[in-house]
Amino acid sequence: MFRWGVGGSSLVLLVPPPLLSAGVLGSELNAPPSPQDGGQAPPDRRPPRCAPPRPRDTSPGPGHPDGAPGSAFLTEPQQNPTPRTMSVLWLPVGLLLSLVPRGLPLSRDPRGGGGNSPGPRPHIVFILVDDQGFRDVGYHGSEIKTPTLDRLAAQGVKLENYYVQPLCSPSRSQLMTGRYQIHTGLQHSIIRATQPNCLPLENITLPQKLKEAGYSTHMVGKWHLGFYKRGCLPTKRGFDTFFGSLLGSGDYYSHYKCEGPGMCGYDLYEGEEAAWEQDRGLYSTVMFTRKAISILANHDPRQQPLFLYLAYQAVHSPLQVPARYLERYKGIPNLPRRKYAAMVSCLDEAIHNLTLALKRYGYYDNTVIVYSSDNGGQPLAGGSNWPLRGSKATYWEGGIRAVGFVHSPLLVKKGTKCRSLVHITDWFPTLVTLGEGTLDEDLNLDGYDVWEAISEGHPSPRQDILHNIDPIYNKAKNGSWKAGYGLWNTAIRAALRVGHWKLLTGVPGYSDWVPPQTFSSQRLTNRWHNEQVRWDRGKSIWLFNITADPYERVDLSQRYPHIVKKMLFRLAQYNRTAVPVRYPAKDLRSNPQYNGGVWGPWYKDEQEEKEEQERYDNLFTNHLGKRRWKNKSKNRKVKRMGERPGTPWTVPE
Ligand SMILES: *[C@@H]1O[C@H](CO)[C@@H](O)[C@H](O)[C@H]1NC(C)=O
Ligand SMILES: *[C@@H]1O[C@H](CO)[C@@H](O)[C@H](O)[C@H]1NC(C)=O
Ligand SMILES: *[C@@H]1O[C@H](CO)[C@@H](O)[C@H](O)[C@H]1NC(C)=O
Ligand SMILES: *[C@@H]1O[C@H](CO)[C@@H](O)[C@H](O)[C@H]1NC(C)=O
Ligand SMILES: *[C@@H]1O[C@H](CO)[C@@H](O)[C@H](O)[C@H]1NC(C)=O
Ligand SMILES: *[C@@H]1O[C@H](CO)[C@@H](O)[C@H](O)[C@H]1NC(C)=O
Ligand SMILES: [Ca+2]
Repeated sequence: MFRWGVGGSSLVLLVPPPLLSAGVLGSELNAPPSPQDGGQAPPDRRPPRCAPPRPRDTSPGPGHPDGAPGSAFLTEPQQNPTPRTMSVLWLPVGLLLSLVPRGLPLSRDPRGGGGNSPGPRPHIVFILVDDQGFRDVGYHGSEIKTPTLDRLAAQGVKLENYYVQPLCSPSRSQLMTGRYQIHTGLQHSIIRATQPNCLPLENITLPQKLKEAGYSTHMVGKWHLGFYKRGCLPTKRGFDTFFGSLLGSGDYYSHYKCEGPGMCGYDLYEGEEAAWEQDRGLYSTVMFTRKAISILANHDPRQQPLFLYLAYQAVHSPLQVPARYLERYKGIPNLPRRKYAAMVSCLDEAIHNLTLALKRYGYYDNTVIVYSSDNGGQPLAGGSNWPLRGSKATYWEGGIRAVGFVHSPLLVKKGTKCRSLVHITDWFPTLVTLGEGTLDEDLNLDGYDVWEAISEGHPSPRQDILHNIDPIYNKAKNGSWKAGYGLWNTAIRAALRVGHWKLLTGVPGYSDWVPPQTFSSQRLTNRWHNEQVRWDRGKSIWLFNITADPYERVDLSQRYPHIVKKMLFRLAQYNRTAVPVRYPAKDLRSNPQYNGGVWGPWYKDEQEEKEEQERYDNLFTNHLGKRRWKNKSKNRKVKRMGERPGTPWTVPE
């Protein structure tokens, strides 16, 4: 049997000097072991769990307007969960997978009331932020001030081993379906404005499931999951209402988006029509927040549970922000960084306003707020992922390791950090289960219900993540089947995480470490990252122990070939379950000039639309038929099956 052990080797761990002095790491990433215990330490046998907080994590953000009186923000007394020995975690992961997900204790009250009679189902507010980097939140040691986010996170549960996808459409597709990109056909790049492509209508969405469970479902903000025909629009994919943009990343005030010369159009919608009358030159962060608040004001929280998906355009480029937010960042010399910081501050204020509205209109006590970035930061547009490697659009940690937290009075253990693996596909089963909806077997989810891991610090059922397999992306020049031991062609771009291990093949993308641009002297840090990049040339395979080396500095692929083989074998297994890539050619009919100056559906064939609609309706009715929250014990079971690779660690020697 495969043994997880170090075998007497020692890891060289280098910590960037600026971090040590800034004190960032010890608190927010797993503190790297000291060199003495690097290779010799016995394997950590504790199950991954949400660790109790360090005392300073629970203190509310300093000097915030709402800091003192916010009684609902009171932290609970710290609890010290008794560590449980769980040697099962050291079984082969394939076996583990077969044990844990189905065997989870499901008898909990999802509202965490500790045995109280079940109250009404919780309201769910999902806040997705565009391109916020790992370091772009106050509590990760940023120079950007985010008192609201810091406080909400400190009083909730910080997700400190939380992953998303490296780009907009991929992350959104996985949030909406609970499925990896290889299972929706969206493995490659993003859905471009001019492509006749969208999240396949066959794929059941999170709002569909919540609507089916009786929720009132609303979306405000950026869609970016395609719109070439009407059936693709948010209001056809499970949302009762939609206000926002189909593309995002347009002008923050005029809401125009250009996709190249002569390809410009208005991109603000109310339902399925352009919202011309809504356009009052309002900055989108303010506009979307107002809309979200008006949805809260016009709904009765006691009548029906509400799902609000608030997908901000911020803090993606273009770097635009009302002047008053810039003032506090005069000290940042780098102009893009200064503007970006101001945009984050405006966003922080927006979340503050939203939280006040949740209280004012009677939602707060029974609400689960999830906050998540959609991918890593773009250093060229002000973002920072330091000290993580790479940036947005790469498979390095800087592209996929995200800022995320859950805030809710319903959490059982508040003020904690969850160090269990959590992935963006997990929200689908987690939130549908919280909402007491059904998870039918035919959903074939890639996500896990992680509520107990987050709320109570139980071990997470998730032990691995397929970050992606992209068969279209540029091939690694030196990659080959031979380099992949005949199991995998290492020219192909792919990344897989299993426990501590992360394997990358192909071209992972821009591989530098980009130091924060506020540093006056960058000499030291530059030297560090230049040294490291050199050894990457010509490589097509990397193996990292991410727990020990979250910065991906020490490639272990030569040292642990047997691990590499097992992971390649696993990749090949995943690859066999992939559906064909959908990446159609540009369609010039998409040009807004043929559509009244608006980005919008351009497939006009009514028969085609009608057929699609019928297909969609049937699909939806079928699932409607299987409602609903009557039988909780049954509904709580997250059913998993099918395409997930079986026993990955049985590699033919
Ligand atoms: C999503 O839709 C695609 C295209 O129709 C299909 O191949 C795939 O099986 C669907 N996946 C899921 C998870 O529904
Ligand atoms: C927050 O609310 C205040 C008071 O209504 C308002 O002036 C401000 O513009 C709001 N901020 C955002 C970002 O929505
Ligand atoms: C992945 O699967 C496709 C389709 O079956 C196959 O053509 C390709 O060779 C596989 N890729 C690798 C690297 O195994
Ligand atoms: C390229 O791949 C070959 C075969 O796997 C290997 O021998 C060689 O060292 C690689 N070159 C570099 C620069 O890594
Ligand atoms: C990976 O890192 C973790 C945390 O430092 C350590 O417990 C584990 O033994 C390491 N695994 C190997 C094979 O080095
Ligand atoms: C609920 O599920 C349980 C176990 O599956 C079953 O025994 C019970 O009859 C179900 N109740 C209803 C109302 O369907
Ligand atoms: Ca993004």
